[in-house]
Amino acid sequence: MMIRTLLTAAVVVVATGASAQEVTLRAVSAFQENTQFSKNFERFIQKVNAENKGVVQINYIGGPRAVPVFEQGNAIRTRVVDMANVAGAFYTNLMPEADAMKLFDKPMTAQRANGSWEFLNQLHQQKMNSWYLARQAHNVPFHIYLNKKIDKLDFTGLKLRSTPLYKDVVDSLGGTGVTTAPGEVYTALERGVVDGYGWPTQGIFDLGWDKVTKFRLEPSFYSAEVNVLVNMDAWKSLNDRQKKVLSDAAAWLEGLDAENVAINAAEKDRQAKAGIQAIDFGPAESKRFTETAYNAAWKTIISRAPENGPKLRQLAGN
Ligand code: 173
Repeated sequence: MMIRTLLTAAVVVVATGASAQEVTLRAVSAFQENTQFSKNFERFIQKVNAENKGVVQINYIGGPRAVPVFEQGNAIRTRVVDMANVAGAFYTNLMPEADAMKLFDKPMTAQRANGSWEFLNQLHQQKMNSWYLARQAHNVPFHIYLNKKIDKLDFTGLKLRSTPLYKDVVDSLGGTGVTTAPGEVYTALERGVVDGYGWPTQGIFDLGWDKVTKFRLEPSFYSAEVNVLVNMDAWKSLNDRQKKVLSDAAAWLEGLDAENVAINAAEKDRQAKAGIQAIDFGPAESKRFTETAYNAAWKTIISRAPENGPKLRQLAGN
């Protein structure tokens, strides 16, 4: 109720003259403010706001304190907010196909050229009542981080903090998944409620998880995806110039992913310095792990979304 009261009248249209109308969009992020997967979205907001006074502005409400992580999909669908920076893993309840986005690992320029963006945008319009403005975190894969040393690729007896995106990896290696929002990971580890967690290469220092993490399992898998969605009614209310401003800024935002290879290397270095050891069972086991991860994920997606799953797999090309 609080959220609704705070966020109704989501779009404020201020007439500033006969031809100029400034629109203000209200935005949230599923990741805490100023952490790794909010940072570029925040840069995007600053850029839009600095360059487009009198045209379009974004009012950043903040992270999951404003709207809880797993409710952000519904908030964008029903226009409690106009814009959200949110992983597909957080809205698979509304759009099972969103789980496939982690398997789209080509750069966004390629995904926009080969029809992937267009098809995923159609699905977002149908199921999320939203426009798929941008996708971030290309080139940032996921890992399983552990506090217990394992001597083979087997999670039997381990409880691992999860979201829908890690489920197939955790299940197929015999582990038990415990779904939590990122904000609950530290406490779950500290209290020994879980023995490890899924998370990308980047960002474990943001909330102090390095203090409660001992190992990082190799290889990494899939591709992180953090999407900027705009509620469809809010999108339709924009004029062509405002849409172009946001679309151009989205391309700029996606371009920031070029920084990720260097950031990944720096994060792994920093993890090593913090005493986090890599566990690696060599090329043959790594290959088996990767194949299991991809095959299990596609199998789940195709069974949950039989109409769209095969087309998604064909577009993803893996
Ligand atoms: O919470 C998560 O581990 C998760 O699903 C996710 C997705 C994209 C980026 C970072 C985390």
